Amino acid sequence: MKEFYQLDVNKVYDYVQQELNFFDENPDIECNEIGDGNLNLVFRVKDRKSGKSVIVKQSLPYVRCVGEDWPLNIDRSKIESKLLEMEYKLTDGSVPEVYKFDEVMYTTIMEDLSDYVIMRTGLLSYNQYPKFVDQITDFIVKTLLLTSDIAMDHKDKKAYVKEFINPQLCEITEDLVYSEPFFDAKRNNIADYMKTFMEENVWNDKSLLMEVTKLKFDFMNNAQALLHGDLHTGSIFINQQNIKVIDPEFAFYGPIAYDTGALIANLVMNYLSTNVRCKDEKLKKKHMRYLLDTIRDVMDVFRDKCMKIWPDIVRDNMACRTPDFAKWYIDDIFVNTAGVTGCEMIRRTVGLAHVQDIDGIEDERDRENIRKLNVLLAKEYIMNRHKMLTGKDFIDCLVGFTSSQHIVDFH
Ligand code: SR1
Ligand code: MG
Repeated sequence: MKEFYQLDVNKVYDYVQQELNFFDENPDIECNEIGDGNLNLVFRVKDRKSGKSVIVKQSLPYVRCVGEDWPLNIDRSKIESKLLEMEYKLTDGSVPEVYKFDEVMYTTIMEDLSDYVIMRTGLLSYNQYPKFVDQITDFIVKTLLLTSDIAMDHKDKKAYVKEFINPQLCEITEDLVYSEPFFDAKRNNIADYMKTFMEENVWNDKSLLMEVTKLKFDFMNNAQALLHGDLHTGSIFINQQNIKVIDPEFAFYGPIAYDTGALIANLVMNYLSTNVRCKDEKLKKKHMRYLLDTIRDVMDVFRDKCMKIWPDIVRDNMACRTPDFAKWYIDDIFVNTAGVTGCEMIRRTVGLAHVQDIDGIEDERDRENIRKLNVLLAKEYIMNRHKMLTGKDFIDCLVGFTSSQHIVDFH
């Protein structure tokens, strides 16, 4: 009988052949471990002769970036492969195609994306993706609005809520995004100089903590749509033609704003990072302008597409009789997107899991300044979220706040 074992570069080719008989005879095989995520093992297996390749992702029974001391249910890979299959159909292939999910090995064998780059990496090299706004707004409208009570039969939707229940991964988000960065928690990954700063500006700010608690309860209780659950720029493969959204292992029924907020926060952090990293003034200006336009347009195009599709998809027997409801529903997503944006920015600065945009700032003084600026800007997004009703509001907050602080050196 087949049993679980941990794959490595020496075993993964045989495993793929045994499961799928994917490669031609006498191949010239190259296997690499390419995963740098926090949770799983990811391999690329390629036949240099035919050019054929696959990705093999295996869940481990513990958190990869921490080790065996943090056990984690490997069933998450079932949720991930199920969602990928669903989203592949819903979005006309904006996620990788799954060739096989193996319930014993907890592996997903899927389409290789070697002609794509991780969007975070592309943005850190100041690349621009003119089709991204249209592509990602299509993705979020289709995967989120179409899985909500707006468009689905309510009993079918509840069956999905049950099917995609994901308590362990949700707990990670509840702890790492909405809790631990807001007190002096053991698991925080925090530079010494940030401790007093956090005490003064976050940990003792009772009104901020109150708003973050409201957002946390929205995350835990608002089963609005079938989320990706970790939609940052590291979860998007991109090139000039297409996007492929990967890694939906945090999927569950939650607030739409959790996906949109994660995305906006990571674009905002790239903006802050570009401002200090890019030494070519012309390129810096161009890239920062591109990021502002992207943030604004993601929000506005998302709203436009929701409003456009609404009359055709609305099924709820009250929502379809209440013409103003669509605007109210989308306004609420905007407000909470701003709140999530702030929480994601803070957790990526002082919480367990950071981002390259900030940690990769080479100059120590710049890095410290950006960390502090990021936290203060995040507070603006959280505390002023009820005013964020257009894409322009999101970028005005960013530009207004950073230009007032550019001159401040926190040393
Ligand atoms: C222990 S998991 C840490 C983070 O990595 C994932 O990508 C999620 O963002 C999670 O919060
Ligand atoms: Mg991930």
